[in-house]
Amino acid sequence: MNSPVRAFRRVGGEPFFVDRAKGAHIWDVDGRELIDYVGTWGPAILGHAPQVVTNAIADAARNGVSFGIPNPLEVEMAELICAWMPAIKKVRMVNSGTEATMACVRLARGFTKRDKIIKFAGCYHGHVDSLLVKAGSGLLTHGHPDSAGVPKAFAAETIVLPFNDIEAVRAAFRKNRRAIAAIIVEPIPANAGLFFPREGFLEQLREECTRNGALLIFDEVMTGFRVSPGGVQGLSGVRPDLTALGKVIGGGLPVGAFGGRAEVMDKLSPEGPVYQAGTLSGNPLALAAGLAQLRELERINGWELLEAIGKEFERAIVESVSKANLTFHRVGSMFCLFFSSGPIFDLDTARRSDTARYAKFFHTCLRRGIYFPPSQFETAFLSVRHQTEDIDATARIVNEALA
Ligand code: KE4
Repeated sequence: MNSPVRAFRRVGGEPFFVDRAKGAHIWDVDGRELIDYVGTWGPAILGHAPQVVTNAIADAARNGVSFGIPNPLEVEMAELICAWMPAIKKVRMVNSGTEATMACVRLARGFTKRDKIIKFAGCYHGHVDSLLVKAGSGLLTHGHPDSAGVPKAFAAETIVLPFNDIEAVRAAFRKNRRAIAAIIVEPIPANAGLFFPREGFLEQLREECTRNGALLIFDEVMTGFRVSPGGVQGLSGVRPDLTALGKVIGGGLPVGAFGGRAEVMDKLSPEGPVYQAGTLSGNPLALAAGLAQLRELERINGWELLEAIGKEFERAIVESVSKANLTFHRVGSMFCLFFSSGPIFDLDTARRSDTARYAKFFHTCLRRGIYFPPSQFETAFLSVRHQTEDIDATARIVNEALA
């Protein structure tokens, strides 16, 4: 079990083992076919094993699978990311979303020469020690470890606030004057189920960071190139100082990236004093896969297609969802069905969901060939390969399950 969420602990029962995947479908080792709404947690935006990606990997592999030497693919990927996300002037490739957010935090601390970081309850930024932290007793002071093995001293530098609460952010800046290096945020949180920033909240975070000399870090590992070619920053127009990326940009292979303002990125070794490194960073196979995926998305205008598929899916279940008095959140091809009447706008309101009913719903759907995320507190994903017959079959099963 190489990642905890796969163990089905939140929904009970035994996880299945996958044999192969293609398009919107997966087959388990018992030959059972499932319509997949997890999409390997985000990367499979073109569906599983898209021809353009598998061909790109095969072609690249013939020229070498790893160099540890600068190669043109790294420049192409950096140019594409900078073109699609104009707030990013310089990019560094890494091998996971966790590495990307960890590097953003270290870089923000190195650039500002401050130690404290603000994060929001319910946002997940990978398994970085200093971000595996839950709100402390005194909300505005230091956090407490949210995992064994994280020293109190690490957690003490992290302030955990309620999402969508700009007054708490202002109070934290007042209480920790000139000590806060950055705010790191999922601009659309998708790791406690999916919920949204209030109107103006992201703009207010931008103002507070600028006013207080702190950096704004957008963790777009999930939303980057998924909700739009420019991620949430493309939709909202709010420009972070640093952005963490992953998932979609690797085409399914291990890739993360981070980037942002040139004067901040120039602090990175070898030019600057902030160290960060990686044997496999800029790996040619992973970049070939990522470039193929992103270029194909652009060629087919995948985001328009994903919005149409998302709308079709929502229309097909909206009636039974409202009859059951549940809350359905969707942005493009990302969605979450909360077993709660709502409203849901932060971790506390998300936690009111009936996780036992979600578990029952999950297994009812799984038995009938539909694989939703094995936790109420995750987000589901559509791909460009979810056809009308997949949506119709899913809606029939969802509507019966909810009834
Ligand atoms: P990775 O280190 O898992 O590549 O990325 C960490 C990460 C960072 N930031 C955001 C917004 C993320 O969603 C993630 C990882 N997402 C989880 C899904 N909730 C990955 C699934 C898993 O942990 O197995």
